[in-house]
Parts: sequence; structure tokens; C-alpha cells
Amino acid sequence: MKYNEKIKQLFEEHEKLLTEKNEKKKSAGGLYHRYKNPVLTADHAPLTWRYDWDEETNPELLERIGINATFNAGAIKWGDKYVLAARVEGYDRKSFFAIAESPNGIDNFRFWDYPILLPDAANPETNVYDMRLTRHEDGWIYGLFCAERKDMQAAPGDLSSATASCGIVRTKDLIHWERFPDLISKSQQRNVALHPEFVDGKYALYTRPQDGFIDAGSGGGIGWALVDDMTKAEIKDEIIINQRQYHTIKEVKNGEGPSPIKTEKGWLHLAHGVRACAAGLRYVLYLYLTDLDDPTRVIAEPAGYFMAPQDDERIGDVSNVLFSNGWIADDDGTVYIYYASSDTRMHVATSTIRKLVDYCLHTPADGGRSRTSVEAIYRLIDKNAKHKQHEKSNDNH
Ligand code: M1P
Repeated sequence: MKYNEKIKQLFEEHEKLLTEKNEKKKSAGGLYHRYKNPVLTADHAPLTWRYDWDEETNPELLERIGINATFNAGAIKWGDKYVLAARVEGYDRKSFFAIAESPNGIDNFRFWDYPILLPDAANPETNVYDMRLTRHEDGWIYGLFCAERKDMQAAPGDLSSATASCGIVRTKDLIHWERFPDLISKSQQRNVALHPEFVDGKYALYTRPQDGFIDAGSGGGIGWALVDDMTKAEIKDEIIINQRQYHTIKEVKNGEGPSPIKTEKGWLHLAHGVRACAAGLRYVLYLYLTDLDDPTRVIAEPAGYFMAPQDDERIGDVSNVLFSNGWIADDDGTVYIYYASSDTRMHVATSTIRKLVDYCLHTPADGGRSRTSVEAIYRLIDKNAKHKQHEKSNDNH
């Protein structure tokens, strides 16, 4: 086959992948629908990022730059487009951000021509990942992400220890990004998300204080801090608003997902919880609701997980992980939940504000013991028994 024909074939195969129609799966439990295909995979990365098209310099038409995974994407509605700021990871284990857009939110995601070349911080990091995109009421779109650096305090020979801090950028067009100093915090920080409104005239951050790079350690869960100025953000006081808890899905650690969605009944939050088991860490997603006037006050939190890894989602670079840092609430009440599986690929699930809020308000909370779980089932059985009697009495008339 001629060189040009080989290139043409590559493009045709790529186009087929990009334009494949997605299919809604049957909903288990009625709360949301998963979809058959992931919305972004490593193979979605543009061919121009990966191949050199010059026959002289690439006579074998080999891929020159490999993309390993596309996951943990921030999300935003951009005009009538559904836009993801994906974490793209190369074979070289460095991740970066790239914007992909879709006309309908469930398929046909296509990366923009160039990935984002972030401005450097004063202290350049090694790796960046997991950007939360927030349209703030101050008029800017903020991107908060994890900036990882080698831990200079690590013992000689320890080449793994790292530090995590919250990098901050903002933009008006998703093309030009202005960078500010990383969030100043006493502890390491990952999974920081910006509340979309001012609170007491300040910027409000969901934080995740942690003792080490991996371990939350004494960090009690999802935190909250008010900050005067995002261009020189510093945490002075931090409180924990959503605790880690023994024998729950968030025993080892938890972290805020995207910025919460404002609903009539409260702020709707999506987060991840982590527990340890013989197979390693297991990451699942959960929801909770906080008070509209006081977003630090949890008013409802269903027991257990909202979504957990299933089938193919369970396998990948870091298996048994669901992680989400992006969702989009449309004007008609549809919610597009963008979640990654096993640090490898992006998926979408769709639901509605109405269903998600109902789920938060009416699913029993975690009672903390096996007995309380059984008691919750008893209450439901009793309630249904009354309902049956009611049906019977109707039959009698
Ligand atoms: O590998 C699972 C996830 O681990 C980290 O999340 P957390 O800080 O809550 O443990 C992050 O590195 C995240 O990107 C990754 O998906």
C-alpha cells in the first residue's frame, strides 16, 4: 500500500471511532443510565499528536508519541457543546489537559487541535491532572487541578515520594489560560474544587487535606475553606464537612468531585470514596446534599455508593476505580455525569436533577451497623405491607 493510502486508512479508522453512535444501556434501579461505549479513550487522541506524516522522516509510518489513557475530565457546557477537559496521559506517564467537545454529550467527542500548554508556576511541577472546571459567578472559568512534584525531603534513593498541591488557572475562552500561584495550605492537597458562588463575599473551596501524597492520614475527609483572592489563594482556616468513616465506602479516603450543582433542595455533590480490601483500593462514587444557605451543612447522604466499577470498567491501569470530576446539568434538568474507569477511559451516565435529589433525600442514610441496615429493610417491608393492605381493601370495595 502506498504511503498516502496508509495515512488515509488511519484517518478513516479514526473517524469511524470518533463518529460511532452511543447507546443507552438499560438502567439498573432507575437512577441513571450507563452507555455502551466509553466517550473518550486513548484512541480518540488526534492522529496528528501521534504520527509524523513525512515519508522521509517516518518511512515506516510508526506512531511516534503514544497516548496511554484519557480520564478524570472536568466538564462544562460551552454554548450548545458538551466540553471535557480530559486528563490525557502519554506512554511517558506524564499527563496533561486537552479539550474535547461533543454536540450531544454522549458521543462524537473530538479533541481540539492542540492540547493545553499550561503556563508554568514559579515552581514548575512534574505532572498535572484532574482538572475541575467551574464557571464562577465572578465571570471567570476556573480550572483547579493537582500539581505534583518530587518530594525534595524524601530519603536518598526514594524516587517515588511526591507532593500534591492545588494548581489554579482561569480562562474566559478555554484557550487562553492565566496561571496563579498554587493554593497555599498547611497540608498537601488533591481533589480541590471551587464552589460556583461567593460565600460571605469570599471564594469557597472544597479541599482534601492529606498527610502524604497517597495517604489521607489524619486528613478527616472533604474540607471547606474560604479564600479572599484566587490570584493568591491561601487556606487560613479549614473545616471538614464530609468525614471519612469506619466501615463505609469512604473509610480510607474521599474527595470532592466536580463543583456541586445548585438545586431547589440544596447543593448536590458528587464525590469519590475509597476503601481498602485484599484486591487493593476500591474507588466508588457517592452523592450528598448540603444546605443552600450553608453549603458546609450536609442535609442528606444516602448510605453506600451511587456508582461502582462494573464489568469492563473494573479493569485498567489502576483497576477497580471509578472517579469523577466533571458533570453538566442541562437546562431541561438532564445531568451528564462524566466518570472515568480504572484510570483509563471516560464514560458518561445520564440522570436528572429530580432523580438525583430524590435519591439523596429518600435513600436511608448509613446507620453504621449491620443491624441498622436490616432495620432499614424492615421499615421498607412494613411500609410496603401497609400499601398491600391498602390495595386489598381497594379490591374489597
Ligand atoms: O488512582 C485513583 C485516583 O487516585 C487519586 O485520587 P485520590 O487522591 O482520591 O486517591 C488521583 O491520583 C486520581 O487521579 C486517581 O484517579
